Amino acid sequence: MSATAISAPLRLTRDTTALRAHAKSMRRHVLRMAEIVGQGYVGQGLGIADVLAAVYFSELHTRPAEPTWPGRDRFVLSIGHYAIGLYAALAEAGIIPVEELSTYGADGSRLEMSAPETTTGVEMTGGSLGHGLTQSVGMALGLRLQGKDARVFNLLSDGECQEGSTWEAALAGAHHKLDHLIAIIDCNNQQADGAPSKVMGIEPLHEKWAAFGWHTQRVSGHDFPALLAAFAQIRATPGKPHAIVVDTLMGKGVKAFEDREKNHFIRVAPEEWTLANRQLEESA
Ligand SMILES: Cc1ncc(C[n+]2csc(CCOP(=O)(O)OP(=O)(O)O)c2C)c(N)n1
Ligand SMILES: [Mg+2]
Repeated sequence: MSATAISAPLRLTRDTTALRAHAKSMRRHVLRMAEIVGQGYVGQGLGIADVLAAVYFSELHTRPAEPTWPGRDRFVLSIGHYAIGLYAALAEAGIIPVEELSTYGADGSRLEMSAPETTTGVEMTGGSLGHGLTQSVGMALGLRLQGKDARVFNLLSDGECQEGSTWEAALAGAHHKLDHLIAIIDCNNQQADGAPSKVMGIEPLHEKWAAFGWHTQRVSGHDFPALLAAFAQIRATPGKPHAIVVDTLMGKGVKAFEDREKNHFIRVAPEEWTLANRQLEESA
C-alpha cells in the first residue's frame, strides 16, 4: 500500500441519502452479528445506527487505514454494551474488516460483547458506566495542550446520566471551556431495570446540561437533517462544551424489536431472524 493510501481520510458527506444508506448497512451488520449469538444488546445497536452514521460519516476526521493517527477525532463509547453498534460503524467505515463481524462474541475474537480498547478503533474500554465523559474531558484537555485541533465525541446513554461521575466531568468540561468536546446522550427511555423515570428520574436533560454550562441541543436521533443542523450549530458555537440529547427508539428498523416492552438485553429465537431481516429490508 502506498503512503498516500495509508493516510487517506474517511470520506465525509452531508448528503442525507448517503447517510441513510450507511445507517441501513450498519443495521444489517448489527443483525448479522446478533444472529450469530442469538441474543444481546440488539435494540441499542439498531437504535443508535442513525446517530453513529451521522457522526462517523459527516463529522469524524479519521483515517481508516491508520486508526491511531494522532490528529484523529476521537469517538469515545462510554456505554460498552453498545459495542455491537460501534463495530457496525467501524466496519462500515473500513476501520475493521466487514468479514471480521462474523467472529462477534466468539472466544478469542476482538469483537467482545462489551468493547475493549485493544480492538482497533475503540478508544476506551467500556462496561463500567460513568467513565466515558471523565476520560473524554481528559482527552480533550490533552489534545488542546498538544495544540491539536481534533475533537472528542462521547456517546453516553440516559441511564449513564444516573452516574454521579458524569456530572463531575460535566462541571470540568464547562470549567475548562472544552469546545472541542461533544457529548451525545442517547435517550431511549430505557435502562437495565426499566424506564429511567421509574428507576431514578433524570429529566429535564436539556435544562440540566445547559445549567452545567454546556451548549445544549435536543433532536430526534433518527432525523438526519436535524442531526446535521445540530453539528453545524456546534461548529458555530465556540467557548463551551457541547451536548446533544438524541431521542431514539430501541430496535429502530425492526418492528418486532421496536415493539418489545423490555429491550435492554433481548433473546431472539432462531425462527425470528427471517422476520427481523425482512422487516429491516422493508423499513424506510
Ligand atoms: C457502574 C455501573 N453500574 C451498573 C452497571 C450495569 N448496567 C449495565 S447497562 C446498564 C443500563 C444503563 O442504562 P442505559 O445505557 O440507558 O441502558 P439501555 O438504554 O441500553 O437499556 C446498567 C445499569 C454498569 N455496567 N456499570
Ligand atoms: Mg437507555
